[in-house]
Amino acid sequence: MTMDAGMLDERAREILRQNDRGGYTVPTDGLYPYQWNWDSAFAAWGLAQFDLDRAWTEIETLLSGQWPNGMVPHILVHAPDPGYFPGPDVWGTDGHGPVPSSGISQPPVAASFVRRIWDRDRTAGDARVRALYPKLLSWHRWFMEWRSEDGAICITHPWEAGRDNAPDWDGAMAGLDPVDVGAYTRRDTAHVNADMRPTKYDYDRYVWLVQFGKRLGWDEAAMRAQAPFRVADPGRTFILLAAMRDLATLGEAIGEDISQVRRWIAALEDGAATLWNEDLQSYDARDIRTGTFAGCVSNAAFLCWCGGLDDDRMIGQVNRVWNVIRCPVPSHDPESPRFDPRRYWRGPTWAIMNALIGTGMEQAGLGDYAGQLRRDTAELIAANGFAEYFDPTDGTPAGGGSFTWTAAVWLAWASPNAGRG
Ligand code: 2M8
Repeated sequence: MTMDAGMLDERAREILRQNDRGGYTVPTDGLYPYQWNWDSAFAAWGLAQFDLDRAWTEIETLLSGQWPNGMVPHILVHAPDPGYFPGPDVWGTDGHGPVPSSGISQPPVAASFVRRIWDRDRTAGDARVRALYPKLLSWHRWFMEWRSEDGAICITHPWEAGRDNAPDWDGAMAGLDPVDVGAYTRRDTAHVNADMRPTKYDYDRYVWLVQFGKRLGWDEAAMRAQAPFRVADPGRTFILLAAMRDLATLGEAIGEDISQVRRWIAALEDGAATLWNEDLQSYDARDIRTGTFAGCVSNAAFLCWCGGLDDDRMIGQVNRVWNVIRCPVPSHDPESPRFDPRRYWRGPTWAIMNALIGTGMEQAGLGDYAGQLRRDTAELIAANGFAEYFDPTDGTPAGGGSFTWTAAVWLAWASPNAGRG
């Protein structure tokens, strides 16, 4: 591979600085003008490579938006911006949390990055980790109270998965009738090509689900009782499992009683087992209302190693998928008729998912696979820039440009100079 890694490192740092809005980082200028939950946690991982203090601040700002019930919103609106829809008025979350926000959460990667950031300098991070620990614990408790179905972690809106239009939700989305959704104006398609974004069919349902939550005053018990959309997501389950293990490590190191966290880990391991689809020979999403599997081999299934599961059954799927498109990992099975290489979470490859999959593989002793994935992700970014996502068939950059999490993953993991901690 011919690349000037030093120059790319500098460009990645520049992107993180440019997207810094003072205490928090936006995913990219224009398309996403607010603080997004898991984007910020990845940003902190990247920032930690050159500015540890700023990395801590990123996580602290994210947790400053935590609701009293423990939920950490997927979007925090520190400053209004007409360039994004839906804004806080549509969510109707006024008075629920300390910062205007959405009413749902996102994959809880934060505790895992807190552990890594702390490991870079435990003395400097001591007070900060002690202050963050109870907040992370209460967020994880919220997941176990409101999103767990026997330890399998569910989403109540596709945006909660972070994999918005993944085919994993097609069955559950088809069960929704977005009646009376009303007129609204999307902003995303003013920033990027509509072919790379979710369709109107998807958006009608996204907005309708927001209206549903708003109608119920974001009351978790009421939403659960009516649950028009509730799907167990392997991605969230494995990510929470990883985060819970990291929380246990943090808690133990600062002298906390971690017995409850241990019980949650055991529950999540049981829940993860229920997401194994024997017919598909893969982990798979399951619709809680109908009990049916989605029948999707998505990139989330490859997060089993990140979740700390010692499971070699997914190796067959990695070999099969890489045989069609060598790697990095596409968001949806390239042999499926639903695979769409440019449309967002229905085919493109994402640096963040590759980083989670790769670090998980490394942890599981699959070093050769992890190394391959890391080198191929690096090559993809070096050749095509710091895009939001990439067409896995030819590397074409797609979505937004100068993207925070792609830059962060470059600095922390993909770059030949990365410390990978
Ligand atoms: C995408 O999601 C937002 C809604 O949350 C959108 O499309 O408007 C997803 O890729 C999500 O995972 C990500 O956190 C967000 C910002 O990068 O964009």
